Amino acid sequence: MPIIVEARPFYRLITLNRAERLNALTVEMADALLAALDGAAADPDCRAVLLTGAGRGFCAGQDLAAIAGMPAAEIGQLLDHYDPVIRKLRALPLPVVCAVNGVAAGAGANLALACDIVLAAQSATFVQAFARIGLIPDCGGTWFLPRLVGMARARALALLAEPLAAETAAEWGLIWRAVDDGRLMDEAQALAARLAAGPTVGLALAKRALDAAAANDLDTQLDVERDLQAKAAASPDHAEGVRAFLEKRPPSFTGRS
Ligand code: LHQ
Repeated sequence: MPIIVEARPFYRLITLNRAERLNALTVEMADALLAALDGAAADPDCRAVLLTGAGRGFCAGQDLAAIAGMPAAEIGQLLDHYDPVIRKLRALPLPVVCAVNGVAAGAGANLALACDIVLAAQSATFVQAFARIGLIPDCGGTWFLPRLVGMARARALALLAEPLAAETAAEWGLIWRAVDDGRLMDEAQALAARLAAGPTVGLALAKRALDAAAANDLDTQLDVERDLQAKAAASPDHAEGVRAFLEKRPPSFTGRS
């Protein structure tokens, strides 16, 4: 099984499962990942996703053994399987936490960056490894990198293909936090459970608004906020949040629309 999918209380834990290859990506793995994300979105009891890797690596990017000797056109076609996963992660109306347990290289690094909140073990590294094999950052790398860390750092990461330590990645704003190796999964699971107990509709709309902002001027973005805020304001969890505040108690969100 290229991935393991476990239903936890109100979130889905998805583990990349080719530990002996540092979870290098294959078409089968990407297709299974896409199906698991669709499954999470279709389950009303699933309100968040947590993605991680088995073994000592998170994901070493494309399985290079699988593309050795492949013509350029076929390599391009591989992205027909990977890009839908990246698009799905951004479009998923659920928060996605990524627990980067070890090296995240090439498409594996950008798979992590496509998630909403990225935690990484202190010992993990992020490598835009593409330049080492004459490729360009794909799976959204050229879009995520400059937006997260600015163009100067994005250029150096892409052109030098050097490993970036988790702590520096957090300092630069590439990821949310670096945590002690032994604490990674506890912290990531607590975060996924916390998000799963949140106002799911509002969280999904916040994710949409932030992504839309990347391409908009302020005027346009204010319109986006107005439209999406109207939807958030109509959600039962908004009413519950306000009631709970006035009654001085913690809110009990259902995530229903
Ligand atoms: C691997 C891999 C791997 C196969 C480690 N494949 N076996 C491109 C083309 C087409 C469409 C889609 O998108 C892409 C985008 C890409 O992702 S291109 C970038 C592909 N990835 C890389 O270039 C990274 C290659 N791997 C590495 O540079 C190193 O393995 C890293 C830095 C990730 C980890 O280094 P180490 O911790 O020293 O581990 P290792 O190199 O010893 O790897 C452990 C095993 O995993 C080893 O196998 P072995 O049989 O010797 O134990 C590696 O061959 C295997 N492995 N990555 N991508």
